[in-house]
Amino acid sequence: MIVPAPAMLGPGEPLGPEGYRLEVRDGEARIEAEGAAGRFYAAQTLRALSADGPPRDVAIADRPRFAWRGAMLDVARHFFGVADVCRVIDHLAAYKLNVLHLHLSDDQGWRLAIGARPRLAEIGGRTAVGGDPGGAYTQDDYREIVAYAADRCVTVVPEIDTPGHVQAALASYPELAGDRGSDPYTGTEVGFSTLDAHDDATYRFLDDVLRELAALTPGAYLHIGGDEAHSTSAEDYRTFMARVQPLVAAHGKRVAGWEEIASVPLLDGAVVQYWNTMGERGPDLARAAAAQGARLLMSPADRVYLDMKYDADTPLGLDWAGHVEVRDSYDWDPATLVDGVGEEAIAGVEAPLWTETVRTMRDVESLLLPRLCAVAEVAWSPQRGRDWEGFRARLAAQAPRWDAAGIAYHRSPQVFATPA
Ligand code: NGO
Repeated sequence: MIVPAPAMLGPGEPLGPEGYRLEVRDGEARIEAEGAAGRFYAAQTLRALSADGPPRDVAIADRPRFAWRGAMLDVARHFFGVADVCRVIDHLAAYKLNVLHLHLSDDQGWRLAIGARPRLAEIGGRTAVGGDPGGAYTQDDYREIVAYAADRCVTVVPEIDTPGHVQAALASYPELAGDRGSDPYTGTEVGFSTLDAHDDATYRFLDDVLRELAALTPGAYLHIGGDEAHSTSAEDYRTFMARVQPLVAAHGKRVAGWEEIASVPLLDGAVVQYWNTMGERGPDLARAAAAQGARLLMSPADRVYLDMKYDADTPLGLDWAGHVEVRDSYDWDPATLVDGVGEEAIAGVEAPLWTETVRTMRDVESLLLPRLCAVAEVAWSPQRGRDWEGFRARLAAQAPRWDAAGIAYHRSPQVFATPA
C-alpha cells in the first residue's frame, strides 16, 4: 500500500511542519496540515492509496521521524543532465524524501558553471570517469533543478568537495596546483589531490565558488566535502577547515561535510555525514561530531551506499563496504548504530549514489530502486512501526507501477518471487 509506513500519531500529538492528517470516507478525502510540506505529503499518500482505483476508507495521522531524509547523486564521476536529475527528484518525492545532495565536483569533473571562474565548467566540465562524456550545468540549468525540487518539497544541498578530490579544479586553474600536477584525471583512485591550505589563492578561489553557490541555494547548507584528504597533512586540514568554514558562514550558510570534518573544530550548526563503516575512525568521528554539538547525518556505507552491489551478480556498482541487499538497507535503526550517538544527535538519513560505474539513468534506477524505498522508510517511520515482512509486501506491490512507468528497478529475490 504505502511506502513509507505512516507514524499514526495520537489525537493530541502535534503534526509539525511536515505532518498531516488524511481521512478518506466514501471516496472523499479530507486533509489537515500545518504547512505546504504536510499538504504535499498527504497528497502523495493519497496518490499511493489511489494507485489501483478509488482509495478505501482510511484515517492517517502522520509525520516524519527525521527532518533530513535524503539521497545523494554523484554527477561528478558521470554527468547527469537536468531531465535525469528531475527524474531522480520525482523518485525522492514519491517516497517523501526531502533532500537531494548533489556531489558537484570531484577529481574527474566539475559540474557547475561559476561566472567568476569560467574555466571550471569549460575545462573541468569536459572530463568524466573512463573518458566518458562530461558536462556541466549552466546556472540557469541549476536554478531549474532547484525550482523543480522545491515544487516537490525537496531541498538541494550542493557539494563542492575540498580540500581533496579537486583534480578537475586544479586542471582548470593550474596555478592552484603549485608543483603538484594539474593534468585532467579520468581514473577512479581517491585521495591524491589537494588544495594548498597555506596559499591565499585557495581561499580567493573558494570564496568565488561559495559566493555564487550560496546565491543559487535557497537551502541552509553548503556541503564542503572534507573526505579522504589523504594528501593533506592533519595540520593543513585543520588550517584549511578553519579558513573555509567562515567563508560558508559569510555567505549566510551552514556547513555540511563528510565525517572527517569532525576531527577539527566545527562552526555552530554544522552537519556531519557519517559514512565509512569499514575504517576504524567512523564511529569515533561520529561521537566527536556529537560531542561538539554538531548533528549527524547517517549514511552508513554498508546500509545505504546505493552504489554497493546487491550481491555478487550485480553487474554495476562497487563492493568495498560489502554487498547491500534491500533488507540491509531496511533493517537498522539510525539511533542505535553508533554507541553514544542517539536520536537527538541525528539530523537524518541520506543514501549516496556514487557513479564511478554508473553511466545511464537505467543504471541509476537499478541501484536506486527498490533500496531507496527502504531508506525512505528508515528516515520517515518510527522504529516501532517498522517490520521487514510488512515492508517487503508493500514494496512488492509497487512493482506494477514501476513496470508501467518503464523504471529499471532491481528485482531483488528478497522481495520478488521471480527474477526479471
Ligand atoms: C567514498 C568516497 C567516494 C567514492 C565512494 C564510493 C566518500 C565519502 N568518499 O565515500 O569518493 O566515490 O566511497 O563508494
